[in-house]
Amino acid sequence: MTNSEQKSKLLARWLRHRPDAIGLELDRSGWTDVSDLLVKSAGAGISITRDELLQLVAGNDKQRFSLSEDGTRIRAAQGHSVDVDLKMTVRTPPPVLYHGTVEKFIASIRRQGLLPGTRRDVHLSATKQTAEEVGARRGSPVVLIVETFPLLRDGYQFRRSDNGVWLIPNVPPKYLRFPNK
Ligand code: HQG
Repeated sequence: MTNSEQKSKLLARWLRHRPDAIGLELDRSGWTDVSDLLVKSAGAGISITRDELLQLVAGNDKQRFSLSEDGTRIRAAQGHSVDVDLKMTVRTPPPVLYHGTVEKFIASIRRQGLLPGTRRDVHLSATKQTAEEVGARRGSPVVLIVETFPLLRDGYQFRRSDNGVWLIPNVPPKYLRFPNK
């Protein structure tokens, strides 16, 4: 892993899961002050310059971080386990979304549907290819199809993160299509 990949992973960890690890405070919407982050990160022995941080944000492969318009604050675009309200607007999704997972979870997903685990929401992808990549993090990927109209009809709400991930609190099994085997 390169130095900047390591820093990017730490940034994701602090902004999503463990702000307390370096004494950082996130506001209700997940934002924290950039200067404060740089100072506290240096205090924890990880020095990141302001330019470096801007590069981590702009160059991140999945656009995991967002800067406020004036550039003074930063937050993770999604993936939090800490209790935040990102105030993402409810949006109408495309008719089909995808979820990438692996075979060992399938029996449980058939019973319980998709559950968010430690994150705040279940993550769905707009393309099959992205879902395959998400699943492939854990092994040979299995892609589930989520028909969104029945969920919308039944009152489920979808949100989309700044980096294009579709979020929903859970998806019961009846709304899922499993690959034929
Ligand atoms: C599975 C990465 C058993 C679910 C990616 C998944 C994504 C169940 C795992 C983002 C289940 C949770 C999120 C059930 C769901 N029984 N297993 N009832 N319901 N699961 O990492 O979707 O690099 O929390 O299929 O690109 O894999 O972090 O979610 O395998 O966008 O930016 O439980 O993380 O982005 O795993 O990935 P995760 P995910 P970042």
